[in-house]
Amino acid sequence: MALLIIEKRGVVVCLCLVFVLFQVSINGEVYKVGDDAGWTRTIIGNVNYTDWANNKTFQLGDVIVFEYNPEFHNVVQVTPGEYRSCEVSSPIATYTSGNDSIAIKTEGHHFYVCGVPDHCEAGQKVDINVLAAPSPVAISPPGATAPPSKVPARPRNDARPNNYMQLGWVVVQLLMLAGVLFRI
Ligand SMILES: [Cu+2]
Repeated sequence: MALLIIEKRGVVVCLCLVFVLFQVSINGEVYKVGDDAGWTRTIIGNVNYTDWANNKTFQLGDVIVFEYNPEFHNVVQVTPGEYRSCEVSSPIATYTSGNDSIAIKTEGHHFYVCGVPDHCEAGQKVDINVLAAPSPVAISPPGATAPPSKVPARPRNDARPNNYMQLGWVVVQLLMLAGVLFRI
């Protein structure tokens, strides 16, 4: 009986560990484009969006926030060619709220410009280059010798509302796993 309790405690510890690892892996960073300057004309905000993006390491699950006055600016996702030429004819997506949160769901380059005439030409454009996704965390059956996890050491402290659903799903999965293990 005592052995069983110790075993159960071990399983609980394992589940907690798995939960923590999941939490680390699914909480994306939130990046406000231009930091304090926000999304504006480069001459007004004194901001270089190329430099701003080059100093970041974007990953899948990160959220890019464009904050701006919608009377003067907008956000248009464009093709690489349109990004270079600043001639926007077939936008991939257009955002106009003034506080647009865009979750990054695909790897590679994501090009955004301001669609107001002359703003892109003046440098109000940004290339969000998203690196390949980190390896997913594998759940090993309790008792099996698990290889060291490949969760990135990068701290991810900002739990944002858009992650709460994912967290909820993880909790449900863990509870189901616990149900199986404990034969509830
Ligand atoms: Cu603009």
